Amino acid sequence: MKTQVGIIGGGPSGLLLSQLLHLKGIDNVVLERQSREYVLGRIRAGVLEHGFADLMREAECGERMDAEGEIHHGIFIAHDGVKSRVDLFEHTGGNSVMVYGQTELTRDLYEARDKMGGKVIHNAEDVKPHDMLTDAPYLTYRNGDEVIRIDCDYIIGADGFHGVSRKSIPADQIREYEKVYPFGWLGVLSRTKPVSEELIYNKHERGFALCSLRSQVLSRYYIQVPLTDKVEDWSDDDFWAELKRRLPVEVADALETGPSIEKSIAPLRSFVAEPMRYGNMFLAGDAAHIVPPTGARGLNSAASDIYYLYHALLDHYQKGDDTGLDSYSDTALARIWKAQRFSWWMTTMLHRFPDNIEYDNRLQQTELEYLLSSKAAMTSLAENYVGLPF
Ligand code: RFL
Ligand code: PHB
Repeated sequence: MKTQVGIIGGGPSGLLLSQLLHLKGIDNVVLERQSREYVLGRIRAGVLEHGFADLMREAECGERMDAEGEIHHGIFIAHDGVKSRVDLFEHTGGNSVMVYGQTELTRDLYEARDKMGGKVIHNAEDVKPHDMLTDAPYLTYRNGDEVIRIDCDYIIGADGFHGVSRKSIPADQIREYEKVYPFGWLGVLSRTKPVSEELIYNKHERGFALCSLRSQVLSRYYIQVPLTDKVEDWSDDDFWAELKRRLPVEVADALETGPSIEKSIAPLRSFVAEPMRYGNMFLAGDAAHIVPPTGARGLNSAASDIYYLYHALLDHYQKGDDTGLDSYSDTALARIWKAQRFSWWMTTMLHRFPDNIEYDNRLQQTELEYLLSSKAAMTSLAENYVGLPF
C-alpha cells in the first residue's frame, strides 16, 4: 500500500489530521491498535478551546458540536466553602470554551472519515515505523498472520502516551521531561442533572474536587485520591459522600446523585518529549506530551499540534515550502510548554500535597486569594483557559 501521510493512532489527534488533510486532497491512512468501540468507550476530556472548536468546523465536523455542545463564559473556583466566578468572557475580550465530550468529538470525526471514504484501519497489530531518517519511510502492521507495509512520505506519531512512535526514537535523539504527582483523579460519569451550569474547581483540605458536565442530563465529577486507591475501593455511595464533603455546603445540598455509568482513576503526570520530530516522523498530541487534567489542556494541546502540522503539510504539498515542517517542533513546543506551565500552576494551587509543609500550604492559600482578588491574575487564568492563540 502507498499513501502520502501514514498516521499512527486513531484518537482525536490522528483522526482530526486525517480529516483535514483529506479535505485538501492529501492521501492518508490511519492505523489504530484498538477497535472503534474501545476508542469510543474512553471517557476523557470535556472542555474545548474556542480555537479547537474552529478547527473542528474547518474539518467539517462542527455541526453536532455546535448543536449539542455548550458555550461556557465562566468557571467557578471554590475554597473554604466559598464559590467565586472567573468570567472568562469578560477577561478575554469575548472568548469562551465549548463543553463537548471527547467521546462525541471522536465519534463525529469517525463519522466524517466514513462518509468521505477515509482509510482508518482498526485492530492494527504490531504497528511499526521504519526508515524515518530516509526519504522513503514506511509503516508495517500485522493483520493475523499477514504483515502489511504502507509506504509514505511522512509518518505522524499520534498514538498517545503509551504508543510506539516515541518509543521508536533512539534514546540519545530525544529528551524527556517528566513530573509525576503523588495523587490521581477518580472520575465518575452519571446520568444526573449537573449541579452547576458552569464547572466548579474546588480546593479543600481533604483534596481537590471538580464538578463538570457533558450535557444537561450527564454529569462528570472528579475527586483527588491517593495513588494507592483502586476503583474497586470506591462504591458509588462512598464517592458521592466524599465529593459532598469537599464542596461548598449549598453546592453539596443541591447535588443530584445516581448510579455511576463509568468510574476510573487517572494518575496525574506532566511529560514533554523534545524534539517532536525524528527525520520524517512527527509526533503529535499525547504521544509527545501530557498534562495533569486540572487546566483542561490535554486534548487542546493535541489540537494545537495538529493545527501546526496540518498547515506545515499543506505548505509542503501545495507550495513545496518546508519551512513549516522544519519549524514544527519548535513552534509546537513553545505553545506546549505554556500549557504545561498553566496545568502545573492550576494543579499546584488546587490540590492537597501530602508532603507540603505548613509554609507551602499558606502560600497555596495566598496564591488563591491573590488570584480571586486581582483582575490581572484572573485575566491570566482566563486567557490560558480559553486557549492562547495558535
Ligand atoms: P489518545 O487519545 O491517547 O489517542 C491515541 C490513539 O493511539 C492508539 N494507539 C496505537 N495505535 C496503533 N499502534 C499503536 N502502537 C498504538 N498505541 C496507541 C490508541 O489506542 C489511541 O486510540 O491521544 P491523542 O489523540 O493525542 O489525544 C489526546 C487526548 O486524548 C488527551 O490529551 C485528553 O484526553 C486529556 N484530557 C483532557 N484534555 C483536555 O483538553 N480537556 C479536558 O477536560 C481533559 N480532561 C483528559 C481529561 C484526560 C484524562 N485522562 C483519562 C488521562 C480528563 C481525564 C480523566
Ligand atoms: C471533564 O469534564 O472531564 C474535565 C473538565 C475540566 C477539566 C478536566 C476534565 O479541567
